[in-house]
Amino acid sequence: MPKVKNELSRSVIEQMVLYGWLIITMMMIVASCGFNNIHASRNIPVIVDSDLGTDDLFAILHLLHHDEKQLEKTKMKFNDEKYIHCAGTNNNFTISIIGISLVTGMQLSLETSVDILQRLQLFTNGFKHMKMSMTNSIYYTPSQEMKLPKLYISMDPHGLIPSQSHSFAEGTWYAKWKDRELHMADILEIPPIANYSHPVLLPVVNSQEYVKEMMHLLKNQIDLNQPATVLAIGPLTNLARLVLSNHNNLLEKAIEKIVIMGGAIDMIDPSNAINGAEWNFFCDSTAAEIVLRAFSGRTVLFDLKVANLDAVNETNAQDIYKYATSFTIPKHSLQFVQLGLLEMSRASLTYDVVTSFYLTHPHLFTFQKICVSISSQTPTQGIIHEIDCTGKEQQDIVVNRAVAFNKIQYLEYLKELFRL
Ligand SMILES: *[C@@H]1O[C@H](CO)[C@@H](O)[C@H](O)[C@H]1NC(C)=O
Ligand SMILES: *[C@@H]1O[C@H](CO)[C@@H](O)[C@H](O)[C@H]1NC(C)=O
Ligand SMILES: *[C@@H]1O[C@H](CO)[C@@H](O)[C@H](O)[C@H]1NC(C)=O
Ligand SMILES: [Ca+2]
Repeated sequence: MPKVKNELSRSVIEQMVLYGWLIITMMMIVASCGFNNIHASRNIPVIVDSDLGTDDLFAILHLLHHDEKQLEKTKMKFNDEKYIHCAGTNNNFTISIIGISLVTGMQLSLETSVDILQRLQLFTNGFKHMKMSMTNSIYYTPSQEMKLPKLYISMDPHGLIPSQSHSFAEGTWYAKWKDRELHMADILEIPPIANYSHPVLLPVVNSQEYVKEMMHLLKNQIDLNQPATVLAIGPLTNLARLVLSNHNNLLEKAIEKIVIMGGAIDMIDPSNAINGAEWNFFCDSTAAEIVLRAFSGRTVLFDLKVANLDAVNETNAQDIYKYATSFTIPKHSLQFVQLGLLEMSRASLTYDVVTSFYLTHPHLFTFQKICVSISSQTPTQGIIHEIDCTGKEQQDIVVNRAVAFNKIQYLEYLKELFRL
């Protein structure tokens, strides 16, 4: 008996010594990264809500890219199998996509959206990150692989009120893009899922489970004390559904802010000849109103003033293309897919991509806090105006609107995404 006890306690002591050594080594590495930087370091959990057009896909690649770059720049080999993440000086945060919800819009078929994202996942291995949050710093270990983000399918291919919703397919311009959207993965030369043996795919939450599962994810963020940022780059149907079923005011605590691409405030949008509203808001104006109201004061709005086609004009696109093709881009890289998207259209680098840069490079933009009203009535559905709400901000919709951005810097950052 005493012998067994002795052995037991010895193994406990051995473990303590081992862990103690590990902790000391880790602390030394952390210290060598710079104490201040570690404290500034933060992980931003992001939920992307998307209709998966080419610009949506580029925006997602951009977020994956940011994380990959952060990891490469700062990871240190530790004990051959462990990595410590130290904060960089410029980009003192990482971004993790914790979920992607899908809605119809630019992409009319949700099955196609799922297929494209899973093929992208297998092709680039882009969603497979290893991380574990450790107080203020981030600590990577291969044994603690982060769970793959889930893909959440919208409840209904129509908007919140089907009889009042619209579809991108109503745009006369859409016919030209329909085929491209439908066969996006093939055009990008991303192999089909059938070409992989035993693939581990991004899990899919079916439409009946959308609200329940998304609320579950959000509740988990509250428990982790890491409220999520939502990047909403399609019609706002999904988010409106969450608002309508917001038990215990979960969304207030679980969502820090919502970054929306949508609307055309007091401006004419030549791309929507139907009524002049921007398409994301036009397709489901009821949802847009519900979401803007529910997230009043916590919305960062990128309307067509900044997130427009001319963010990258023809000359800019050619310039970026020339730069991108000066490298030998290997298949299976994020850059390979990015280049394919740029070859499809310069629009792939505008709208939602400009909006996604708010998450990685917020200093590019100038904002104005304004009050707005939005119509959900035919024939003005989706049209949004600035209104004067001095003294009664409580009752009105307050948004932080992007009114200007540093285009030259933006183009430079875009170019950087293509550098290998
Ligand atoms: C990163 O550091 C800057 C100051 O250098 C600070 O203003 C910013 O809030 C930090 N960001 C995060 C996410 O910690
Ligand atoms: C997928 O596999 C098929 C059959 O092996 C092959 O012909 C095809 O080229 C592959 N596609 C891609 C994009 O790799
Ligand atoms: C595109 O924008 C650049 C500035 O970024 C400008 O110099 C150029 O003339 C513009 N080209 C076109 C075709 O509008
Ligand atoms: Ca979109």
